[in-house]
Order: sequence, then structure tokens, then C-alpha cells
Amino acid sequence: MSKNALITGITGQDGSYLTELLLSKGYHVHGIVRVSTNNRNNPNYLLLEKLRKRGEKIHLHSGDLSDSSRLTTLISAISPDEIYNLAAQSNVSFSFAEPKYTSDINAIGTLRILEAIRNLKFTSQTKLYHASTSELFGKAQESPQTETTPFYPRSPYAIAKLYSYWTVINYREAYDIFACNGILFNHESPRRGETFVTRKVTKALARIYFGLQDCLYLGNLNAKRDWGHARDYVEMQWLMLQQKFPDDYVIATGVQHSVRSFVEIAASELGLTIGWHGKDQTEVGIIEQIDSSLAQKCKIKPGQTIIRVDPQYYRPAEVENLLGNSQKAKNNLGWTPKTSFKNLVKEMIAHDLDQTRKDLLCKENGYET
Ligand code: NAP
Ligand code: F7E
Repeated sequence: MSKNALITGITGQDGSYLTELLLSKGYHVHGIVRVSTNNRNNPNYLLLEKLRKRGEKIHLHSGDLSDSSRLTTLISAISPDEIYNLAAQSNVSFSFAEPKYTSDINAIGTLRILEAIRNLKFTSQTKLYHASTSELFGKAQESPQTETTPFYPRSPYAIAKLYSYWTVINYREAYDIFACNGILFNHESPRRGETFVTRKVTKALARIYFGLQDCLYLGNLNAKRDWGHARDYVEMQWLMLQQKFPDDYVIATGVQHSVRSFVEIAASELGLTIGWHGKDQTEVGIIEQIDSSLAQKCKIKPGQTIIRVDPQYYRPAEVENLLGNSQKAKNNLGWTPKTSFKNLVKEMIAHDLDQTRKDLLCKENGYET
């Protein structure tokens, strides 16, 4: 018989990849969708709708992580074998502006799900995956970070996720719920939200390439992250729930790049070489060279400043340096990331070039995009 999975955050980056993975494994996939969001503009939601209309076993339900009674009703009706709690206010920068809202969703939201499982007496029938994060390490106390590295959260986002991390462990120990934390390092894709730095860069570079924008404004170019591909990381989310015993795992590539280096590599995919001048807030990225074979349609001119720093993107407390070691996941789950950093950037740039080309065509023909 097909298994039932319930995904909170199904309209997000990970939710859409996880849906595809679970469908390919024969699951009935149930997802919680917020009615307050304008999903018509969300490509991940449109993808789910396309799959649903094609007859795939997707069932979308309205709901919100702030609403305990709705969560309990849905979990009771669906009786899921597996719950993937991916929903969150996931933007670290935004969490400084909205700490209380972020805490309600990212901390208490997880508690609401665990309480629903407990109150419904589903403790032995429903497994829970929780989307924890490398942001727990924050001001990292050692490098690389593993499951035993002490936490030092640096934002309301990370503090709320720390609450969830311990709640998952507490409910596992107190009520014997099969509940796991995936301590995931940054993972990206063409489906990544446009406010996160990787997607912000690839989208802007594609627009600059076609002459739709002159310059991209960024914050801390020195921040270093361990960036993987979301498609690889959702596989591990599923694997964690297929084990004999629940546990917590760090998921990372073990390779680190700075934001500046991400920009350079993304630009090189477009045949552009960037030179950096100045320091801190006055640093700029200037086009030094354009590869003529790659840059036929490029509207950029050598000497053009395409990157500037805008302190509005600095954070009140920054996480400067994250690098993960996922040896435990490799040993216990047999998991390894498949996509290299270079291929991740390549895929994102190719997607955004294509998207921008389509937008341009629509604009030229007078259609709205
Ligand atoms: P994402 O693209 O921002 O997706 C977040 C999802 O949560 C969206 O479907 C969003 O719905 C939903 N959501 C937000 N507030 C909600 C609420 N109050 N009630 C119900 N749903 C709500 O995030 P992602 O990159 O896929 O990440 C998935 C999870 O992993 C998140 O919990 C994130 O914090 C965590 N994480 C991500 C990374 C990463 O690098 N991507 C790394 C570590 C951990 P709408 O579409 O309606 O906004
Ligand atoms: O920032 C720096 C910024 O917003 C990465 C979430 O999925 O991963 C994500 O959180 C770095 C930071 O991701 C800009 O200061 C520079 O140091 O892409 P980001 P994040 O904060 O690491 C973790 C693991 C999660 O759990 C979160 O849910 O890039 N940076 N300039 C910038 N960041 C942004 N957004 N915009 C800039 O202009």
C-alpha cells in the first residue's frame, strides 16, 4: 500500500524537490499551503499544480503553522506515515525585523506538530523529519562543524530553530516519537527564493547580461558558506526516516566559498571576469574581461561596475563562516552529495538566463510576465 507523507512548506524550494522524490517512490503526498500567500506568482506552487493536474498523487490542504487546531485536524485526517516539517520563516535577515513572528512559526510551529502527534496518539505510527539548520552553529566554535559542535545562534531565526531542535529531541526521548533533526547547511537551486544571496546573484547577473539592470547591490561579500544542491539534500531528508532508529545528522558538502567567490564563478559562467577594487563598503566589482565566444548577446561593457556594496544588506549579527562535515550521514545513511558547486552555479545561471530571455521576449511582444 502507498505511504502517506505530509509536507509542511510544500510550496518552498525543498518542498517542491521533496514532493518529486516522494512521488517517484509511490507516496501519496499531502501538503499544507497557506491561503494568505499569493501562490499564482510562486513557480514552486505552479509546478505542484501541474503535477496534480497530470494525475500525480498530490493533495493540497490549506493551513498554517500558527494554527494548532488546523494542524491537528489535518494530521488526524491524513494519518501520515511521515511528516516533513519544512515550513518556516526561513529568511535570516528578515528574522531581525520580525523576531516574534519568526519564533512563533519556527519554534512553536514545530511544537504544535509534535503536540498534535502526541495528542492524537500517533506516536508510534507517524515519523517526523524536522528542518534544522547550520545557523545553529552561528559564531562557529570549531571548523568544520559536526553533530557535536557547540551551538552559538546569531539571529532570531537561529534561536527559534534551536528551540525546535531541542523540542524534537525531547519528544523523541520523552514520548518515543521517531523524530529527527536534519542539520542542513545552505542548499540552493533554480527554485531558491530570490532574496537569498545565491539566487539574488544569478538572477541579477542574468538581467545585467541582457541590459535590464546595471548593477547588483550586496552586503557582506566575505561571508563564507558551504553550499549544496537542494535536490541532493531532500534525498537525505527521506533517508533519515527510513532508518531503524531516529537520529540527528549534519548535511553538508564539506566545501566552502565566500559570497565574493560565488559572484566570480557565476559571472565566469557568463564569460565575464570580475576584478575587485576598494574595501568593505567601498568595494566594487568591475568587468575586466568578456569572453567573446560566450558573450555574443551580452550588453555589458568592459570597465562596467556591476557589483556594489550596500550596508542595508549587512546583518545586526553576522554568521561569517560555516563549513560542515557530514561523515555521520555518509556512514549511517550512505548519503553523499551528487552535485558539485560548479554544476550548482551553472544550473542556476542557465535557469535565470533562460527565464530572463523569456521575460524579455514577453516584454518585447507586449505580454505581462
Ligand atoms: P523556503 O523556500 O523559504 O520555503 C518555506 C516554506 O514554508 C514555504 O512553503 C512557505 O510557504 C512555508 N511557510 C512559511 N511560513 C509558514 C506558515 N506560517 N505556515 C505554513 N507554512 C509556512 O525554504 P526552503 O529553502 O525550502 O527550506 C525549507 C526548510 O529548511 C525551512 O524550514 C528552512 O528554515 C530550513 N533550512 C533551509 C536551508 C536552505 O539552505 N535552504 C538550510 C537549512 C534549513 P509560502 O510559499 O506560503 O511562503
Ligand atoms: O545569506 C550574505 C549574508 O540569505 C548567506 C537560509 O536558507 O541558509 C540560509 O540562510 C550569506 C550571509 O542565507 C547579501 O550576510 C551578502 O552571510 O543566502 P543567505 P543564510 O543567511 O545563510 C541557512 C542554512 C538557513 O537555514 C536559512 O533558512 O550571504 N550576503 N550579501 C547576503 N545575503 C543576502 N540574502 N542578500 C545579500 O545581498
